[in-house]
Amino acid sequence: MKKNILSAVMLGLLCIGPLQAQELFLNPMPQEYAINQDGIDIPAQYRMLADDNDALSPAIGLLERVMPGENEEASFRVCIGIKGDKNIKKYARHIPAKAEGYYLKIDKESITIAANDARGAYYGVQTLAQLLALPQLPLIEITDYPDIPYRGVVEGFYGTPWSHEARLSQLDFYGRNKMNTYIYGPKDDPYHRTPHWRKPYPEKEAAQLRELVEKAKENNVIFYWAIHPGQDIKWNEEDRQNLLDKFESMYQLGVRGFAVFFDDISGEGTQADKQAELLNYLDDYFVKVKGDVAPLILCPTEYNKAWSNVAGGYLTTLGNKLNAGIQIMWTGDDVVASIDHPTFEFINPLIKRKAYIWWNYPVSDFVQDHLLMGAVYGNATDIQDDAIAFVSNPMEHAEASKIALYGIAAYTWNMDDYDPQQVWEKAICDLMPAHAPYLRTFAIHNADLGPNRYNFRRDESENIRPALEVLLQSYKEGKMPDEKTFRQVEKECHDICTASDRLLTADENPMLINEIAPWLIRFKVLGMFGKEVLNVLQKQDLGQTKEAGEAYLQAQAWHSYLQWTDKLLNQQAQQPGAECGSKVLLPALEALFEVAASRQEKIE
Ligand code: LOG
Repeated sequence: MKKNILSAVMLGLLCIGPLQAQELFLNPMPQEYAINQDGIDIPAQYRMLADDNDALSPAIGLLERVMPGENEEASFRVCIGIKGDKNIKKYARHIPAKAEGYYLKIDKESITIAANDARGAYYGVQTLAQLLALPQLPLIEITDYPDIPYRGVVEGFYGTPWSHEARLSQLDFYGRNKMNTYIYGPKDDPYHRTPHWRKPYPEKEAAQLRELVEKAKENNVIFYWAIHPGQDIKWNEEDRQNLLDKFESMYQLGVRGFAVFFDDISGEGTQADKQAELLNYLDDYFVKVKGDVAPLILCPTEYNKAWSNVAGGYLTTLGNKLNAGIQIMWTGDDVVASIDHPTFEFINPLIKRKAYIWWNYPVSDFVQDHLLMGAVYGNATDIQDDAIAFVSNPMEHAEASKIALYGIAAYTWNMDDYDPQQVWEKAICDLMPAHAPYLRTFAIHNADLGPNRYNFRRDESENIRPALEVLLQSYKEGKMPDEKTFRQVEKECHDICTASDRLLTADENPMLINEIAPWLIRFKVLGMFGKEVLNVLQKQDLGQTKEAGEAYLQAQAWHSYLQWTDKLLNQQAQQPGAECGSKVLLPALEALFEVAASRQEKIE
């Protein structure tokens, strides 16, 4: 469908210069680009050329922030416009005929951004902003657009809703990474769900929501506000009016996108025909009347294949009855599942439209003792034409979720070029540039969910798994370990301790450190335990009985620390405790500890 074209024709030379095309990394990666070997210094001053077009103002606002030095007298030009603008007329044929598409060209005299629409112009500037962070501005030509129309986040988990501060930071992050959707629907906001969905927000919360809407607008993100009325809704005129009134009060706060969630309910509220009638009513008498509101979104009661009963007709009823413009959410084959083409072969014909993917990753509300900070992988890269939207339900830890969200931004924009591992590495640098190696070590061992009811598991500790297996095998067979393997595991334990120390005392991203602090403490203890277990084994190997005995006592102590951290950290959670390395590392270290214990018994 698309390729990164190294077009020698377009820009003259192939890239063999200091900035090789292969080295260019942007998040998300553009669909097509051609890069010249030369770069230019970032112009200190430039003349801005733009039509008087209101739709351009978010893009121009951003441009002025990321590139100061506008001056009417300057010779370097920055020319920006939307299809139809006089200013970019001669570039019209370069603009991709895709929503949110843009064409960006940097040459020695000028920068041109010619976009298909307002958001495209804004994304052109976001791309420029990333290029401006390079040592030199590359001479480049980019043609870009997203694979999936709506991309972003549904704050839809159980547990502590994100703080206002966290949400503000998220919205900037979505803007930077070209995600256009944020759906507000935390289960534990009482004004979103039963009991208070009928009531307007108190003053303080209303003011904060207004501020979020503004922040979203600044970042070209559609702020959707979701209501969850299903547990106690009455299918009568009064509740219909209650809903309309609540929507109106949210509209007054600036909200221009709405969703109605009917997930995880029982009883009256679950009826498909009643849900469809209500949604059509809201569509006809609110969305269409206002004229400036995004298409309505419904989260159905049967929102995944495992929980749906096709013969019962629920989904078919929605498909037949719901107005064509209303979008329907779907989590896949299960509540938590990887998404692929067969996912849509099942659901799209039933709902008679392209499904709106609500991806339940990295949400951790059913495994709250785990942090999910690994790479985003497992979804198919051939679903560009199957989905209307793809949004992620994150962890209650907003900053820690950004590793996954960075990957989801990359995947949903340009699937063909999505490289899970590379994007994961870059996400870590983005989150904590000055502490990336430490955060990397931490994230490698904090990725899996542990056993869970959806059997959704993630790779974890893959960097050290082979060495751990070899080491354990040789000790079990009573052989001396291979020195290199032993040192490798020892170094990993050492790195784990250092990573915990450096992160816990870091003067960078305090919000993240605050979220992961219980796990950092656990991680340190795990590293200390590992180091001491290896110490026991080594002393035993050397026949140093006394030292082995002392080390063994110390390893026992660290093991008790581990047990205490489980009893003391993160206790307010549904699944209390703070697990680290629970898939590979901890089991391996415990198995080595057992070997050490049985050898110790024989010595003493
Ligand atoms: C909820 C969601 C929750 C998620 C994971 C949907 C549509 N609804 O089982 O709020 O965060 O699963 O636990 C859900 O996914 N119910």
